[in-house]
Amino acid sequence: RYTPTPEDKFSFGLWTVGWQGRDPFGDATRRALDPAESVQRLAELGAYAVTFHDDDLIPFGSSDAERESHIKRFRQALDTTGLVVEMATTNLFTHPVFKDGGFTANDRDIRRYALRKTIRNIDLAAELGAKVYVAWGGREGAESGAAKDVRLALDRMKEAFDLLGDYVTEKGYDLKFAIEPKPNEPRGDILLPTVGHALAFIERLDRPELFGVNPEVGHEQMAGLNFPHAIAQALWSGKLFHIDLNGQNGIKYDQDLRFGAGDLRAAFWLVDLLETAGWDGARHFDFKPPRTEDFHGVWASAAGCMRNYLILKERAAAFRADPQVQEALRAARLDELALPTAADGLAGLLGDAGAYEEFDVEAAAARGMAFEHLDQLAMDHLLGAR
Ligand code: GLT
Ligand code: MN
Ligand code: MN
Ligand code: MN
Repeated sequence: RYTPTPEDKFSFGLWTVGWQGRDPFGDATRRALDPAESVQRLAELGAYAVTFHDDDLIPFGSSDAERESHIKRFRQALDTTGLVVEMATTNLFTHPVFKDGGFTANDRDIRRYALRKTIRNIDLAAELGAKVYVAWGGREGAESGAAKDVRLALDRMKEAFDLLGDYVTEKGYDLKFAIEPKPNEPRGDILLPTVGHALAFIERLDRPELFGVNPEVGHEQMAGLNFPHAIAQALWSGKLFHIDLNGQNGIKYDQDLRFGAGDLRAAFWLVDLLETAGWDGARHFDFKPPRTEDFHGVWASAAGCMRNYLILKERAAAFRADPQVQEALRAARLDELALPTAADGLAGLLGDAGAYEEFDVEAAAARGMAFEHLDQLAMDHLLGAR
């Protein structure tokens, strides 16, 4: 029970379990992990895939020969364990050269370098079989007003993504891009701060069909937003290309807790949504095992992400299958929400006296929505009380 298998499609960034615990106030508390070791341990825990930044796999500044040997070791680990690479991404935030951003740095030569670094890793991503390429622009932003002309920065951001879209198209790669929003941290304010901003931006690109979003639980919650609602809109738009699962307690610094920690009710509704919507992409965890932990804690934290997902999946399915819940959903008129408002068309609507002239506004206003009973049933299922 709750034992993950590759069919569950759990995926982990190499940088998650590999996080050494460096934060703005303290040094690393753990040694660096060899990517091959992470692949091995994650496979033993029941994961199906790993994801990486160029620099997670090939330390920044490696020679071509070193680069090849790192890739070879990683490939061997994938081959022996059966783990796959489902997504890859670029580190455009650690090196000081990116202090003012990559694609939107004011320095033109830095923008060109950022694009070349990205393109180099796109080749590797395609070679390793990744289907999604994530772009998290954590350094694309500002701390002060005049420092960034946001309209020009968005022009440069569009230019970068248009070039990347041209590149994968010319190469014939089966690779789509997923833009990851975040409101702030490390920049004071980051461009494309929420899922909604990213969705609107994508429609301005030359090849919008190649671009979707990679929402992260904690990032929307840092902005005080409802994460399942953001995911629902991304799904509705056909733009949920990838997802970063983790935990966050409200509006504060990016906590990156293991999935299920933090806002548990949001996690329950998220799993309910992904499972009922038939999400068939990876369940990708982007968390940081707290720096209090040794390696036992790291693997316990990774296992906890998957276990919590499976528990919530079971709880959500029990909720949906419960006859009392189905009755409560009808009482709350969810079935009615599924009906078109005017299947009779505009003429039908305008000619319907019952819709207006004879409509009993007071009676309609007096009807309770019965949401509290429905929500308590969800709570009971979540808490294992039903
Ligand atoms: C970084 C960031 C994450 C992004 C990763 C992709 S790296 O740790 O905090 O949210 O998903 O670049
Ligand atoms: Mn985060
Ligand atoms: Mn993070
Ligand atoms: Mn993330």
